Amino acid sequence: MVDHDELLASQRFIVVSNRLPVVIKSHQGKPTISPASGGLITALEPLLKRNHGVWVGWSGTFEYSEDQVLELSDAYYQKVGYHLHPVMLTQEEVELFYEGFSNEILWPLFHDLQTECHFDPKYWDTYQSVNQKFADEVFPLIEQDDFVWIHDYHLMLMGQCLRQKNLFTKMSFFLHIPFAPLDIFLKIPWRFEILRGLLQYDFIGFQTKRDKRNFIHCVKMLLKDITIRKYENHEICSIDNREVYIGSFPISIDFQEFSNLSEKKEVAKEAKALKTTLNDCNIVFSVDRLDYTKGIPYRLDGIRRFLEKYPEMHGEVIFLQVVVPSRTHIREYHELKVSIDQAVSEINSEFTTPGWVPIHYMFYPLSREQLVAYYRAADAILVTPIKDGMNLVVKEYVASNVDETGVVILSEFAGAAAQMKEYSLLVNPYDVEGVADSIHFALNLPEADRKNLMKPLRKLILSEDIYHWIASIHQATHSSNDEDIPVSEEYIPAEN
Ligand code: GDG
Repeated sequence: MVDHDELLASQRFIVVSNRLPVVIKSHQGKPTISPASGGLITALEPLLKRNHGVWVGWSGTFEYSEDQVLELSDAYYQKVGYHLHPVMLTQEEVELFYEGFSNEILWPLFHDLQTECHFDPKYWDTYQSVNQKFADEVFPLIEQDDFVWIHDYHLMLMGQCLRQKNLFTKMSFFLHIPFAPLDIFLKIPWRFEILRGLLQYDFIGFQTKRDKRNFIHCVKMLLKDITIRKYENHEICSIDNREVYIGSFPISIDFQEFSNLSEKKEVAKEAKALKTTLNDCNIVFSVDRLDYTKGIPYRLDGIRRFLEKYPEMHGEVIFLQVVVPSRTHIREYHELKVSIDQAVSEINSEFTTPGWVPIHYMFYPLSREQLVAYYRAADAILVTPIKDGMNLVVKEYVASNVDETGVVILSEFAGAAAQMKEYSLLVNPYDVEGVADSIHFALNLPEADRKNLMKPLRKLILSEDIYHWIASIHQATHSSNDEDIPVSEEYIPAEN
């Protein structure tokens, strides 16, 4: 029997993602390097440090030469105790591989938005060559006992490139975004190549059972030489005398970090000040990166309907909407921004009264402390993506809700819905009437009922935090005994 904790502590981690976990930029004419933020980075860092692991990815800059980036990476290693291995990409590669294939084909398609896709054959050529480039960089770094962990849709073919080099070390892959259902997946001209490429990994992790089921269905329907056996909620694909383990593992956050930050005196003070500035109105909070998958225009329709339908709530509630600027140089994103600006302005001009503006809209990011203060002050969070791999915002809200009186209103199409369904108000983001009614219901829920929802929700997210997620994936990759592998839940709406 393998001792997974011991193995987790002793193995060297080689993590590969599109971007390195740092920000490289110029400060007073000199290149500087600083840590990027994110739950995955926080959670992986201790494991990377423990055995001088390596994080491989694109540096995110064209400003500096390879030598300069390597120098910065070395200095960073002295500070943090794990290696950065930069992959240098040209501007053309970033345009075709990252902006093109990854973000104009895979991102929209895997979020069911095939009409947003641009199937340019040039994108595919560069997607393949950049995956090969990553594999060429990573291969010489790998030793037999390493834990090799490749992340996300940008690198679905990298495993195949490594396999062709006769790599024997196990390779684990995790997809952070949803996997498309068969009908939609079929639209990709390179569908067979992508499926076969993915099956070269030894382990493939999805966020939810929904995504895993979509993948298995595509494999079953499209690849006739693969046999699939099921064990409880997991699948094992047999291909060329190899076995590929397929599982679902909902990503999470460092619960304790958010909870502790929220308890801090300064954060509590900022949350209180926010509430006072807003005349002690109920606060319904939303925070999203500017992206068409986050469902912001539909959400605004729901808010408008709520204001029409429940005039007695005017002056009692304020919707705080933060949108973090992203990719505004791309036409679709610019148009989305314009449509949000317009809808907010129309709603506010229709419903504002002296001293009360229903939607407070901010188009800039908040600092981590501010974000947690907003989470803490909010009486409800309104998270309505039209499709989302998981959605970490909703989990961060729960962790920050130390008063345990907040209510979660969550899209049933967010991966997080499967885990949080029992203690949240689930909505169909396209159902404007349903969203309006859920906001009304949340704001009128007695405190005791809100606590009855939030308390178990906090317990759940604490017990299934990011550390649990990493350990589960590590265990699944190495498990020879299927019974060891944890199981995740699925959400399917029921008819009333
Ligand atoms: C992909 C998948 C999956 C947001 N605004 C501010 C801010 N944020 C931070 C949040 C959160 C993160 O950004 C957003 O995470 P999400 O999970 O919601 O979304 P994606 O970026 O689309 O991530 C997603 C995720 O991968 C992980 O697997 O859950 O489904 O699409 O951490 O806190 N942070 C600060 N200020 C802001 O204004 N400081």
